[in-house]
Amino acid sequence: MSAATMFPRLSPEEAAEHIFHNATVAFSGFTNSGAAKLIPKAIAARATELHAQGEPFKIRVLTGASSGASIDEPLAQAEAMSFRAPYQSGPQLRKQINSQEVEYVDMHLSHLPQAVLYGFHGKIDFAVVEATEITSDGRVYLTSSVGASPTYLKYADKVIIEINHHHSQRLREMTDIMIMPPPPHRNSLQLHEPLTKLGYPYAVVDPRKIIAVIENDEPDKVPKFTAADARSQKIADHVVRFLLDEMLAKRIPEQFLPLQAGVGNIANGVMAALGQNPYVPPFKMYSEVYQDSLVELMEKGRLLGASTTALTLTPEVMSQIYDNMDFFGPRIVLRPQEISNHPGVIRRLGVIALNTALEADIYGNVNSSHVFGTDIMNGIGGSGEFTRNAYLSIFMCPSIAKGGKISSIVPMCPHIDNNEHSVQVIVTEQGLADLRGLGPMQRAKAIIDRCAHPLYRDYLHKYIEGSRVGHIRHNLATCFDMHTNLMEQGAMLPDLDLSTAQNE
Ligand code: 0RQ
Repeated sequence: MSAATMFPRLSPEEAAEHIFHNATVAFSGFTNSGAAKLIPKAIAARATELHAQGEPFKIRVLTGASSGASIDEPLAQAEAMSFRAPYQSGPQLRKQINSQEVEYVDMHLSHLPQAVLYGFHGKIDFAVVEATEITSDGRVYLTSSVGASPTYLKYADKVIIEINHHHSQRLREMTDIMIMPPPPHRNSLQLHEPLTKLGYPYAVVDPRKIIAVIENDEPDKVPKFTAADARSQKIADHVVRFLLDEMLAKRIPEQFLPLQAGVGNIANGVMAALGQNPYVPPFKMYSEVYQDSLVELMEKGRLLGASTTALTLTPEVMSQIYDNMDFFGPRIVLRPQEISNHPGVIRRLGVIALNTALEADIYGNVNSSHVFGTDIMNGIGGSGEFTRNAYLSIFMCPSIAKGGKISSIVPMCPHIDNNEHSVQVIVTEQGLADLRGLGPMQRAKAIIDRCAHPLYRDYLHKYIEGSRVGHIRHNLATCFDMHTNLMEQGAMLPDLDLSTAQNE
């Protein structure tokens, strides 16, 4: 029997009336893809109304990952959130986290479903999940992301479904859902190839928990990427050359290895460059996001298949997929984030991980999430589970930011998301430092000479010369001077002449 008729049909406003102050609400959405869209706005409006009447109203919010424009921004603007996990990237929410109005748990994304199962985040009062269809027996066909929705549907007390008619019903052809049983009863995942399917095309919910079904036809609010600038292009060129050299040295097999790429313009640029290079064989991806640049690569036969948890595609590119499901359906697998980011599978498949840093220190520790070690940018996201378990773990960033006032290579990172034991390669537009097999002093030399901007190299070498000798050299009195200068004087080395900063 078709769905929606047997479940309560409410308006978003009526459905939002159910949500109470301090409720924990778990929304679908991994990036803006597959994010619940109408209920977050209705909750935000309810919060604004209650606040105007002097009533307290804030909720605790879980999602798959960031879901800025759809969930985080409306709720943050209404000051309707007290808690957020596991990843975010919204400017308004970021401000509230950094001013301690919102408590934020920045966590590895594959850990989230298990954390929910064991109640690390308390009871899930409501799940709000976007779907293309719900059946009377509780099969929920998800939309453009899977994320943590299967777990939320299973463990939430009450469930609201947003049926979104914009999405293709045929997304189910890509979807492969399973929920891992609790330890110690976990069999090994029989996933030996990025496109292997293990589960079902739908998530499951107890129909008795559904308190509302609402209807919608809004596309995902995925913003356009800007074209790769000259610096991203140089970074991409270094990465491609390195991977080709690895193939020549037979450290990457002829059929290549599956790639993971983080979100953002640099990753998008690198994927495009890899796809265009005739010496890189057609490859597959085992990643958490599938972005615009990959569609063309797939159409040209350069990308043979992709495993992901989200189709992070602009509406125009998403239409290309929906118009051509016969082609794309068999080439993409949409999985729960517990599987797309599963450490064991990443290790088994020999994934090459490409992620972005805010800054790296001279020994190879990487900060991707906290400016000055205090202010959150976005979060660790999936970068940790891929980096730690990859066959090759590569971090990329421009060598300078803010016109040269910031160096991305620093003596010591004030916050570390991925450490020297996991990070193997660092790349900036200046060059690439291959850290494999190098001791700390060799690493420092490689990173400073190949990756740091020339304006900062002398300072970094002198820092080492003035440091205490040990296995790793550091001067605990001065290691954060560059950050302190930036905070207090607006530049890491205020006396530098930055007029040549962008030319090198
Ligand atoms: O500031 O916004 O004021 O211009 O930081 O920098 O160069 O535009 O970089 O958008 O690619 O993001 C690491 C944040 C990079 C992202 C990070 C300033 C710079 C600019 C942004 P403005 P860019 P990007 C898959 C895997 C962690 C999660 C992850 C990220 C702004 O890639 O969140 O990898 N990664 N997940 O000027 C202070 C520095 C800076 C700096 C740059 N050293 N200090 N500010 N900036 N370097 C995704 C998922 O898990 C879903």
